[in-house]
Amino acid sequence: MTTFNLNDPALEPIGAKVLAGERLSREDGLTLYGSYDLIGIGQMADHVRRGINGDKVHFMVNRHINPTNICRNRCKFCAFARSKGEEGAYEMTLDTIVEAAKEGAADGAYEIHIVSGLHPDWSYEFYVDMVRRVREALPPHVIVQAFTAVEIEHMAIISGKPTIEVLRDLKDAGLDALPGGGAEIFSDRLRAAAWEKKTTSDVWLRIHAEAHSLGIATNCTMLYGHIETIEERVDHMVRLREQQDASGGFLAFIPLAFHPANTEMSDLPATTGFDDLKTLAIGRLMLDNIPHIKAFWIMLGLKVAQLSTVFGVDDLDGTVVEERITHMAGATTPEALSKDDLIATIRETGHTAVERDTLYKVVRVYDAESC
Ligand code: V47
Repeated sequence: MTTFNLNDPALEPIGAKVLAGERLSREDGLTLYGSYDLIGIGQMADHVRRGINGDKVHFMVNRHINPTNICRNRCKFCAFARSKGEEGAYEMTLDTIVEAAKEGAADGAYEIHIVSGLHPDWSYEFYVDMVRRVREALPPHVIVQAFTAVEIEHMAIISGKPTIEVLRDLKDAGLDALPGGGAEIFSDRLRAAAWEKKTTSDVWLRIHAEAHSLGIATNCTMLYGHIETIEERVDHMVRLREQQDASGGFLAFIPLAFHPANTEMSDLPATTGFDDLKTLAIGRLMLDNIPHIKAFWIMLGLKVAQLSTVFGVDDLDGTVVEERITHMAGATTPEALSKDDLIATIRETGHTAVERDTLYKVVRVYDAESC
């Protein structure tokens, strides 16, 4: 029989629940965050991960494209955004976006991931055309994962259409999935303090529910390590879990480690490896209804991301190729990692490396015999 070797007695009742497959409460989440028994928390998260994903750790060959950093929201945690005309502002043409997507597909990508600022002049038709033209340029197996809920709300505002109609138009144009960005932390207090113009929690969740109702799979994120409290982190996870119970279309939860450099919150320290691993593990334990926990190695660094595979994580994301949002905020990781490096990183942990597409369809299993 499995038992956990827990050093913190406060974790014993949680261990019993985990073994019984019982859902953890908000209070359990707070107890986990209050504990320093990282190894104990990791054991429990690993148990849950193995129950859901066996010994598989996923990765994907993908290509990120950020068509513009011009943004009307200017959140305090963001180093990527610029105002129109400001030094460093850029915008890509549709032709350049399509070329980057084609280049990604030619390099073996199974996903084109598109996220932008909220450009004040781009029309609704421009966004729909972007999806249509990217879709037409790609082979059918390459998935178009584009636009956070924040961008979907922006498109609804500029078109005068309800968000569900926007999602329908984008789906008709070839959109397959939404990324999980823009959720930050579901808290009115934090929104007022650091991202006052951004989509509210209710609207973010509603847009994801609408996407799920249309058969568009989505991810969800949590931006942690800035001015949020532990209670706000746990409440965020509980709201995501409730949403998943109701609409069921989240594929992966991705905790995003705040990078302070060049932001209006640059006096804050970066997250620690201890907090990163704890947050990923608690995410695995609290979000019992979301199949995958993703460590975005670009934000965590490859070493912490590799360790996270024994702390509840079953996905290291991808080859990425070009990443601006975190690198403008001081990330020192490379912008890209080769497929071979990702496979080696996973295999070194004793797990089976599984190449996947956005919807977690298996592309290839790299077990002991292969490569
Ligand atoms: O929405 C912005 C966050 C997100 C900073 O769904 C920052 O598969 C850290 O959502 N420090 C964009 N984070 C990235 C994102 C994402 C990444 C990888 C995979 C997926 C997926 C989604 O990055 C933003 C915001 O929450 N962010 N600034 C910063 N300074």
